[in-house]
Amino acid sequence: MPFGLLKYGLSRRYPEPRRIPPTPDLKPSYDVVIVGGGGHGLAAAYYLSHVHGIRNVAVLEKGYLASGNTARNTTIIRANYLTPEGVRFYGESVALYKELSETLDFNIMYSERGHLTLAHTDASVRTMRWRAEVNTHCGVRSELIWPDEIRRLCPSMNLSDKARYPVLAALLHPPGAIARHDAVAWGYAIRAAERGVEIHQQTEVTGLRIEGDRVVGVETNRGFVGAGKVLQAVAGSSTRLADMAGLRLPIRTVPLQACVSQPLKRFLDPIVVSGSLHVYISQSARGELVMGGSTDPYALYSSRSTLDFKEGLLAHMLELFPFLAEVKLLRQWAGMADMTPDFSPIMGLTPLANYYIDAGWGTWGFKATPVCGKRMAETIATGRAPDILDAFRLSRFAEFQQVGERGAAAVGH
Ligand code: FAD
Ligand code: PYC
Repeated sequence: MPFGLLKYGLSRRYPEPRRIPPTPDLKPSYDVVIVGGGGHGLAAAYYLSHVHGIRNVAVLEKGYLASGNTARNTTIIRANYLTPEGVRFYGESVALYKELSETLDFNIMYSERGHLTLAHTDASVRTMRWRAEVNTHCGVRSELIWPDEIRRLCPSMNLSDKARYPVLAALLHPPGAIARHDAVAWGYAIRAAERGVEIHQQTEVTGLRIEGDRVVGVETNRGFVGAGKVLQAVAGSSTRLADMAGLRLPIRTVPLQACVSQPLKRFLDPIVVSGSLHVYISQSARGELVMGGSTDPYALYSSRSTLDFKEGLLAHMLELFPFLAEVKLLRQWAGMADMTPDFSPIMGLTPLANYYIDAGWGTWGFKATPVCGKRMAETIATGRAPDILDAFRLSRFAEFQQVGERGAAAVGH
């Protein structure tokens, strides 16, 4: 047992230091108020305080830190998207993730596994080839591989040509990775708090006070707080908050479920995704199989679990890994996914002069936590969205300039 644990466990004289200071009273106002204490809001607070020297910042979180989708996601990190805009954006995030444990001096348990997207039809072989070409063009490693190579990387997969949907090929993306989701949020939170950022949990934003084309502050369950600038980073509640700002977002909110199995001896190195079978799977450092499939087929604000999801997912999973038949599930849960029409996020400026948006993260936002934090902080600090965010501006829908990423979604829809 580590000495520190024994020392703190046995003695009242050595209380473990609180790495995030206890919540102070709210100040009358802050230079920047960030609504949402998930990975994105905390990362933005970190980059504001560390890169831009903006420390008079409050993160307001209605529940506890990272209790939203940051706590519920399956932590797949990759950059093998379909559009050049998407590949460059997520590519920057993967690069930041690789260094994040060192940047934060906090172990996020980043584990590069390789990511395999299976193709079961000629049409999906074509899409995988297309993605490989775009990825390579943008400097991201991806290639099309065939069953012999898939068998070498994943010997336990059923590659029989007698399967209902035989595996024809796969897109191999070697940088595909997983990480510890709460460590990402806590790492950003601890380092931001060290620079003076205040993190207020149990503090719900219930309204925005707007004068002319500016937000002057936020109403909360603890009273009014003035704000020089406001960032909304509330994932599954994006339309609710945007509504308070008088903004209409092209977003539909649907539940996304996932589950984990009992721990097993390590047998699965890569992350495996099959769009045709509506399944994805990875094996965590603890040996648990982390699995998911499709979003629920109806709009709903709910994080309940359903038997229907579990039955459908596991039936399909057994087509790929029949030997898992007797394995027990440990947990099942859900989060709320804010789906945009083009399966890309909405980031940057809004019609309100000092109100910034980070939304539309659907089923794909954990992997974007570092780039989003860094680039949204830059947008807030300079009042100008950097080029890398331009394609994701809110106005793109009115301009018919969508960034279509449906073909690169790991989750079925
Ligand atoms: P959150 O972590 O949800 O943070 C938003 C916070 O805002 C919440 O804590 C919430 O309590 C708070 N909030 C809301 N309203 C208010 C208010 N009015 N006042 C104050 N606080 C408020 N993405 C990937 O890249 N890879 C994956 O493998 C992946 N798997 C997923 C699996 C599942 C089951 C789900 C549900 C999602 C998955 N995602 C994945 C998507 C990913 O989880 C999200 O896009 C990402 O976590 C969004 O981060 P965030 O910080 O924006 O949101
Ligand atoms: O975006 O890679 C992804 C993903 C996998 C599962 C949910 N989202």
